[in-house]
Amino acid sequence: MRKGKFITVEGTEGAGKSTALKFIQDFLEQNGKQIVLTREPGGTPFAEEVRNLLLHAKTTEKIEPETELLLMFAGRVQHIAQCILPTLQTGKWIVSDRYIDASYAYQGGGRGISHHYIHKLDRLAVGHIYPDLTLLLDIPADLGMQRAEKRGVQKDRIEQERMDFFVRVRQAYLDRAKQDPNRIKIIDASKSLADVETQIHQVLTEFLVNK
Ligand code: T5A
Repeated sequence: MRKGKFITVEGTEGAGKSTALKFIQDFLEQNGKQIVLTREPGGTPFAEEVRNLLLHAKTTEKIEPETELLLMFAGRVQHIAQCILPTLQTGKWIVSDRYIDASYAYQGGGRGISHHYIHKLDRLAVGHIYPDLTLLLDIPADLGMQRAEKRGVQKDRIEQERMDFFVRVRQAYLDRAKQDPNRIKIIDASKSLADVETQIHQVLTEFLVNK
C-alpha cells in the first residue's frame, strides 16, 4: 500500500529541474514530509548503470529508438521495484527527477515512436504506479539549451540532438499536460528563478491542502 506521495519533475533540457528539485525538497521538509530524491534514468545502482549506457554509451553504433525506449523501461521497472514502491510503503515521499512522462516526450515526441507502443509498455511495466503530482517546467527549447550550455558541462548523447528534436519533446510534454491537467501542472520556467519558485510554491501548497 502506498502511504507516501509520489511527485515527479519534468521538462526539456535546461528547464531548471535540478534547481527546482532543491526548492521542492526544502518546501516539503519544512512541511513535515520525509523526502527521498531520486531520478530517471537511474535511481538504483543497477538502473544507474543503465543510465550510463543510455547517456554515455561508448559505441558509435546507431541506437534504435525502440532500444532506447526499452532500456528506459528496463531501468524504470528496477526503479519502481527497488526504490519507489518500498519508499512509498514506509510513508516517505518520493520526488523523482523525470519518470514515465519523459518516455512519451523524448521517445514519443522526440524519436517518433507511436503513442500506442509506449502506452502498451506503460501498462505492462508501470501500471498504476503513476505520480500523484507532476510539475512540468516548460521553457522554449532554444532558451533551455542556452541555459544548459551556460553550465559548460559536456553534452550527453541525448543533449546532442538537434533543436527540432527538443521542440517536439516540449510539444509532447504540453500535449500530455493537456490530457491530464489534474496531475500535470505547468510551471512557466522561462521566468526568473524567484518567479518559478513562487509558481512551484503555489502548486505544492494546493497539493498539500487537497491531498
Ligand atoms: N530521458 C529520460 C528520456 O529520453 N526518456 C526517459 O524516459 C527518461 C526518464 C536525462 C536524459 O534522459 C532523457 C531525458 C534527458 O535527456 P537529466 O539528468 O534529466 O537527463 O538531465 P537534463 O534534462 O539534461 O537536465 P539538465 O541537468 O540539463 O537540466 P535541468 O536540471 O533542467 O537544469 P538546471 O537546473 O541544471 O538549470 C540549467 C541552468 O539554468 C539555470 C541554472 O542555474 C543552470 O545553470 N537556471 C536558471 N536561469 C535563469 N532563470 C531560471 N529560472 C533558472 N533556473 C535554472
